[in-house]
Amino acid sequence: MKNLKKMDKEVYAALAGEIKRQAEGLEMIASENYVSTAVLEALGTVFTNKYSEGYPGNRYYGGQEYTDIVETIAINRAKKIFGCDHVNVQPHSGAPANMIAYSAVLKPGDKILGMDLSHGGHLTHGHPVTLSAKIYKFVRYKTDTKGKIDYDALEKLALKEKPQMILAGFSAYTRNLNYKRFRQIANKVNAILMIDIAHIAGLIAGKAIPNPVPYFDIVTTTTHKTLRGPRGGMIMCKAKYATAIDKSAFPGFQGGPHMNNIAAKAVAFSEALKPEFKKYAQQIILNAKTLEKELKSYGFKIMFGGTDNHMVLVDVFGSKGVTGKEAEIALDKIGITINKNMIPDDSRSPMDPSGVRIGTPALTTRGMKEAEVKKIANWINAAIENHKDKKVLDIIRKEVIKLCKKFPLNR
Ligand code: DSN
Repeated sequence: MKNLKKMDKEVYAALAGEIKRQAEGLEMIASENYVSTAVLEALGTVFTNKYSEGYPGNRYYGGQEYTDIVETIAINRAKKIFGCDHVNVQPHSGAPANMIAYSAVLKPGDKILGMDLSHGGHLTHGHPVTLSAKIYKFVRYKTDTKGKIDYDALEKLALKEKPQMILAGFSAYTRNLNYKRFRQIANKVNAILMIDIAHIAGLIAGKAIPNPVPYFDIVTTTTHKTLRGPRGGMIMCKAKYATAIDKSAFPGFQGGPHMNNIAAKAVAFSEALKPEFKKYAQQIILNAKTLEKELKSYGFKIMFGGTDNHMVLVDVFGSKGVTGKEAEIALDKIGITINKNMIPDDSRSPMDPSGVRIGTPALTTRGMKEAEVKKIANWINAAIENHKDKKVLDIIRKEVIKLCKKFPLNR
């Protein structure tokens, strides 16, 4: 980056700091990951210079001979990974992907059944602060006291509310979903069935958990979480919704696609098609299950009764009397990045909730396995229990740096 260093010392300094932060810290935010050097290279290319409104073979501006190639490669690789009829790789990220999907098939005022945020859902699944909640009428479903989705209760709710769409998917729920049951319920009330797989796309791609694509009309995702691609979004759908989805993305919602991102998505998808990616996806889950077991052994209460995926949601306040915010700060001090998170029907506030969400995708990318996760769980417990003791936190920080050096980032 010699040009950047010479041209813009301030941005270069911030970037150098971020590179060091990522190298010397353990990234355990469940939605984050480290992309490969090849993905980074594709992102930093002259494709960023190009406007490409429209779709391959049917664009509004000239000069598309190479953008058409990369977008077509990305589409074909995504189809191969997920087995979907149609793919749109243009959504800039997950939130726009969801808005594009809603507006493709719904009218303002239509009703959507989505999962409650504190029970693991997502802001864009109808939280009142979002634009989507101003346009559509959202009704929330929740998990039961055991942390499972009660499908009979969901069916009753669907029969009562008669929604135009039923939405599955989450950002903090840790159990596998019953795709078949969602399909049956949607059929009963004649609703469009959508799922947001942003968190679990990589686990599906690596065949570590079942693929929802055959059951759902529309599937939205991000590409940068477990799928380990560039920051971006994607929508898959049944053939009958293809035109509506494409029109809703452009010109309905977005302008020119970010072609450098699409090139990087294509590269990430080729990585996800490799046999090693299957091992990666399986190891993410093994690591998350190890984390669950170890944290339980230290007396932490794990929400939803455990995990089937890449993360655990922990009630730190209920377990140790330390708030989610205090835990996040303590872990930051030892170089472990996580996020505070609401637990179901949390009595505390979103900025200082009872829980933390901890994920294993990024450290699995570094090559860490069960033995490392055991050490990390021990540090997490020690840091939370001693969150006011600078001496203890400093000692653990040094241990974290040592471990990170053994598992460097460049692959
Ligand atoms: N911010 C993402 C997450 O952490 O789950 C989803 O929007």
